[in-house]
This record gives sequence, C-alpha cells and structure tokens, in this order.
Amino acid sequence: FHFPLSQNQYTHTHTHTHTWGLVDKDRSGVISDTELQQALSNGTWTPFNPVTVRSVISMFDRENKGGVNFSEFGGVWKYVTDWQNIFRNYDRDNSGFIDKNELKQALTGFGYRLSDQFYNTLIEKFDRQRKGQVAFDDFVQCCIVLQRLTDVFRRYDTDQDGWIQVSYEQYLSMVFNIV
Ligand SMILES: [Ca+2]
Ligand SMILES: [Ca+2]
Ligand SMILES: [Ca+2]
Repeated sequence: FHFPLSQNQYTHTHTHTHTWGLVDKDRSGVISDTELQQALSNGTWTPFNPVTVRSVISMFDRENKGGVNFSEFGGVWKYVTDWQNIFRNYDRDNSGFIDKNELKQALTGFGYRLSDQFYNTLIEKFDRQRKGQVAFDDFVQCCIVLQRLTDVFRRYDTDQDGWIQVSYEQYLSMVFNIV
C-alpha cells in the first residue's frame, strides 16, 4: 500500500519566509484557518474548502493552538504543494478538475482497490461544486478522509484480509477516532 503523503515526511522542511509573511496577514505569529484558506486556491472562483483547510492545519498543529507557527507552516506549504503536483499529474486533460476516471487512476496509483460503484459514491460525497468531478481542495479532502478511514480499518484488520468484525463499542471507538 503506497500512499504518497504522510505528515511524518514533512516534519523537517526548510522555511518559507516570504510566503509566511504574505499568509500571516495579522502578524500574530500563527497562521489560522482563515489565513490559510485565503492563501489557497482551488482553481475556481469559489473559496477553498474550509474542511480541507482544517484537516491540513490540524495535521501540523502540534500544540492544538488552532493554527500553525512558522516552522510548522513549512510542512503545511510543502504538503499543499506536493498535493498540487499530484493533482496536476492526474488531471490528464488539464481541465482543473479530477473526473471519475482520473480519480480512479489516482487512487489506484496510491494502492486503493475500489469498485466502479464506489467511485461514484466518492465523487458524489466530495464534489462540492456539483460538477460531477472534484476540484483541487475537494480532491485533497477525499484523499485525506480515505486515508484516515483506511488507517483505522487496518488497525482492526490484523490479518489483512479486508474484513473486520467489530463489537458495538469497538465500532464507536473507530468512529470516535475519525470524527
Ligand atoms: Ca495570523
Ligand atoms: Ca480533468
Ligand atoms: Ca480481517
């Protein structure tokens, strides 16, 4: 299973002084969700998905301060840039959106084995703009959620046969790990 990105890869990154100065608008020393959201573009005129912003910030925010400091921001920026490259790579027709077939190629490339029917479900769930395909921010959110759910599943699927049997309380714990 080869998922391309995990937050651990980004703990040691070089700093991005220039970008930092532009993004930390109120010069508080912490980049908030709103500041990061304003700095990011999904390639359309709609605001960047706030849920994706929250997911990314919380991945790098080590002290639970609701934002990232200068050194953590280096990781955030590299993470987003890497996703942009992946997105461009799989957006084969350069439409600025990932359609179902492109999503299939991307996720298959990451090691997921999912049915055609499930790709419809994914598009339906993450396509905020109702275009039948996903923009950059929604694509990233889709991948983050899939990875999170898969990680939890795999923790229970100790024999790795793709099946788990869980009790009611185990189920609740699983869900609590995710929500
Ligand atoms: Ca700030
Ligand atoms: Ca496309
Ligand atoms: Ca199993």
